[in-house]
Amino acid sequence: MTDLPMASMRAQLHPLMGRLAEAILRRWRDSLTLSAYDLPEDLGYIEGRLEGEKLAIENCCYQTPQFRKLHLELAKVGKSLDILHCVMFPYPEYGLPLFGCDLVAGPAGVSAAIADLSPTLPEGRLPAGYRETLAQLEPVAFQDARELPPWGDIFSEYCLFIRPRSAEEEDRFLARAEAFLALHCQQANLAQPLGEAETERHRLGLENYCRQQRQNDKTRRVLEKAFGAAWAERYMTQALFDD
Ligand code: BLA
Repeated sequence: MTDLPMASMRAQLHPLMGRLAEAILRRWRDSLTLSAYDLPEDLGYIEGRLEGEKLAIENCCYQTPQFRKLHLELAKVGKSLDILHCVMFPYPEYGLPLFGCDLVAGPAGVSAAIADLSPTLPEGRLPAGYRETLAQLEPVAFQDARELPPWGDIFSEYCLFIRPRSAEEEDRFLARAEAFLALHCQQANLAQPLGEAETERHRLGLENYCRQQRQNDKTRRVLEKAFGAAWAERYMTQALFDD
């Protein structure tokens, strides 16, 4: 699809990433009211070097009435590592959860596929409109379910964290991530602003999500090796998980 952004990067990445990136961009375009979001000047397209290999990062961001930032990032490290990263950050006023996903692939295929609708309330409960739909989804099983790190307590009971073992498992992961995304856009379009106290609770939940994600040493290590510690810190706090 050439009418969607990031066409060249999408074509270069692992096919599951290209498909998921296209699904995300299409869903955003078709279901939400997008406006431009300006990233810091030097963070739109970035090139560096990681262990002698070229690292390229491309970012695509929007904002909408319900979301302060929709962020899709595609990254390629030479021939050895492909990354898709996506987070939809709502304004706290709407009480919405966070949609997030991360795909990491090497020469042996996708090693990590994560997708979730993550709660922004301290008790970890998703809003009723989400719970009703999610409870009705067919349970999905994967051969290789992976264990979340300690900072992963931000994710919901519906979080998928797997290593897909076959084309069928890749399809199943993609279908579930698309179902999360469709539900999320539908719920966002129905959301009404909350009062001050409720908004504040969601604001704290959003901050906690970002704080926990910034503890992901695997992400930090890749960025540090390519760009240095100071740059990695700035990228993680200002581009990936700013709050
Ligand atoms: C894991 N993230 C990883 C891994 C790498 C990255 C290399 C290890 C893969 C593996 O263990 O097989 C790297 N991810 C990146 C980089 C970026 C990135 C460099 O996004 C740059 C943008 N991470 C997220 C989001 C989620 C997320 C939005 O950015 C979830 C919604 C989750 N990534 C996540 C988790 C792990 C991971 C839970 C596993 C961490 C672990 O096992 O310790």
